[in-house]
Amino acid sequence: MGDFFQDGPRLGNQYDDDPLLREHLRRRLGPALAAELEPGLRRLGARAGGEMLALAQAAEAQPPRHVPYDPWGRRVDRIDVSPAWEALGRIAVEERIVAAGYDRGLGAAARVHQLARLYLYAPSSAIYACPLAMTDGAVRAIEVHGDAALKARALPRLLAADPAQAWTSGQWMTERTGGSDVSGTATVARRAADGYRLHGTKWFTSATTAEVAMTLARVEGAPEGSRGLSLFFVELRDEAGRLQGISVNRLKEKLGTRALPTAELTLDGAPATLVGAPGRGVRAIATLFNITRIYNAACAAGALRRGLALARDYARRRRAFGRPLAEQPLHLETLAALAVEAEAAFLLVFHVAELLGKEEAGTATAGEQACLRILTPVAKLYTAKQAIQGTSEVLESFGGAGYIEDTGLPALLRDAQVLAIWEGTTNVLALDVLRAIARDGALRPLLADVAARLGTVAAAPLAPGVARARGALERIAAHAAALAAAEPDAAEAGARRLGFALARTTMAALMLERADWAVGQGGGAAAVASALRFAGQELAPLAAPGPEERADSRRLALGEDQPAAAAAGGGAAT
Ligand code: MFK
Repeated sequence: MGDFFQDGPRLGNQYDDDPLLREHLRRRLGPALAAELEPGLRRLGARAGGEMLALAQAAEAQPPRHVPYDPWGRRVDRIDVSPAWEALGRIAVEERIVAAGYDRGLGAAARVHQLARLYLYAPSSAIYACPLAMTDGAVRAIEVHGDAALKARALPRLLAADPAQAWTSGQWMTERTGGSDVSGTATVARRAADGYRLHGTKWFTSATTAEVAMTLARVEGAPEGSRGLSLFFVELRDEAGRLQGISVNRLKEKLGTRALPTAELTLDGAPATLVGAPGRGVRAIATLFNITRIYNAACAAGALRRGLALARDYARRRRAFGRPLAEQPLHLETLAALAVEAEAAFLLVFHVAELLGKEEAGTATAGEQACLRILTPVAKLYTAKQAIQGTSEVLESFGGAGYIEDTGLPALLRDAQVLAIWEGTTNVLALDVLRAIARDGALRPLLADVAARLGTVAAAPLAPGVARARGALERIAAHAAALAAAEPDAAEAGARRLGFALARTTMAALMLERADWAVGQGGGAAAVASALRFAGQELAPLAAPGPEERADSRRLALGEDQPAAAAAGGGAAT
């Protein structure tokens, strides 16, 4: 046994090795467009399964470093990143990961194509996908809310195809007062002859090496609360490359995303341009974070896919108890469950991509716009949880090797964990689902859309899945009707479950629809099995906890239940 060495997992062309992606592009974009886009995707798939893997590993191994002073004591606040991180950025520009979303000639297909590119790129990018998300969000926010001068200055650079010209954008929303509740934002914007100057502190600023950033601030004299906030565009450096009115307090030490520079900043006179109307900053930045939330979901789907690819390859290489893992029934059950969840995440993300593409191309119906509004937080919140659970399972499928740093596997789980935190936590997004229902009336169009999809599923073997999904839809509709009459705390307490139910039911419908199509093509055994397994699970575990249950939750959550002895005045006898 002394000469035994286990082979590690290997990855091939990440486009060619992904039949679900290839099938989806054919099915949703049509064979002609899918064929036209294929060579570019294949080239990216080769890079994602080849050169990018080494770059990502090198970038992780050489995290960014803050250099506050030059050797002679001048404050420089340089953030040094590894050459590998910079190379991953150049690849993103060359591969047009952001710009492809704005190929408006493709209509709605632009976003589907772009998210396919992101889905291939992200898992090999050491989280360079984060700066890309913020850059794309900035493009969209400027496109929707910016004036002509800002559009002319920023958009050609943010969408440039030449790495030497391209800008990346950060997004600074979080201050010490909080990233979820931004109403306490303390950064002040003072009017100047040529725009504004910002003064304040930003607590989490990712991609701090970016050329520009979008941030919130309160114009001097504006009211307190979120209605007093405005959105600003900041160019970080002057012509000589020096930070303008910005100092870097420190870089954050993070659980994951280690190649990505995330800093605390002090703004002391940073020049800024107002974007959109004053006092409408939260609404304007919502345009941005609705894009980054979709990126987040695409990264989650990409992480699941990558984990599955690694675990599948390893299952064929690794022998235990006299046979490969790929021949072991229990291991196969585990990987099958992972594959089902990965497909569910993929289909929801690409459905949202299609809705986004339609909205941006101006072809979305009112119903589709409502579906996009509600499915954006739903997809973000649910796929992040799937990615954490799925990547944890992937690590376990490697046994001890999954816990060893230089296999590259632990980074999968560490980096998945942030997906449920940044761009809005699970609970913040669940509350956004309630906002989408209450303010934007988005539930009814979504339920109608899912019901219509189920109505098209004709293949007989799928009938039990369709029945289960219909049952879930009915429960969601009844739940929503009950919520309308319930007090707000009941709706809030049940919001996470509602978000999960909407995700799982929509996913089930999309999987059934896909399986039905595959059967129509004369195949579909795996698609049918996958859809039936997914729909066979609990789809809509709903609850709207009443006052007594919420009181119980409080006791349980805060440990407020008094032991009998303590309640009677007794102390611990030691
Ligand atoms: C970086 C390296 C990793 C480090 C680890 C991670 C560290 C964490 C880093 C972060 O902190 S990332 C930042 C995460 N924060 C967020 O994503 C924000 C989360 N909070 C929310 O999303 C809140 O829901 C929100 C700030 C939007 C609540 O603000 P308000 O002002 O209480 O909301 P309100 O009054 O309901 O809505 C204001 C307007 O925005 C309304 O429009 P109108 O004024 O026209 O009525 C809303 O309709 C609109 N709006 C809100 N959410 C929207 C939206 N519109 C579209 N889509 C949405 N999702």
